[in-house]
Amino acid sequence: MFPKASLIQFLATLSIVSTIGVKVGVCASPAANPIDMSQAARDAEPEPQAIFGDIVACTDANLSGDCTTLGVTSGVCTCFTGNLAGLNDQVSSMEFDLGAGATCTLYEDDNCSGGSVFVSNTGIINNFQDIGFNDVMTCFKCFQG
Ligand SMILES: [Ca+2]
Repeated sequence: MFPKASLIQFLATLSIVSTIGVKVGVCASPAANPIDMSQAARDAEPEPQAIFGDIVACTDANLSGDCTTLGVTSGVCTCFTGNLAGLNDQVSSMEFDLGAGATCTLYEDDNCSGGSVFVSNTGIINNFQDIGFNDVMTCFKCFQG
């Protein structure tokens, strides 16, 4: 039989040992984890998309009038605001130089909304009247093929 005092002392010692054990464990993880997490956060962050081609937007048919060449980034909605405001509701022809398999959707309204036209082949649309979309385009979004 243990004397009562010895048993209490033994339990107290055990408790200190286990507290130290926990502390060591807790101290070890924060040192490693933030590095792992910031690496994971960096890996999860989407890569900025690069411009993969150009389109030329013109205010008159047959690539005439005022023509503006725009770099195209895949999946990004581009609207005719700011320094592109001169094209808003004015585009009548376009040339697409985006490579094989690229697609574009042309939109009537802000934020790539409203009526739209899907363009599945690259090349030239000489007259937007032919596709019922003359002088209405406000935004476009293209995807790399
Ligand atoms: Ca419009």
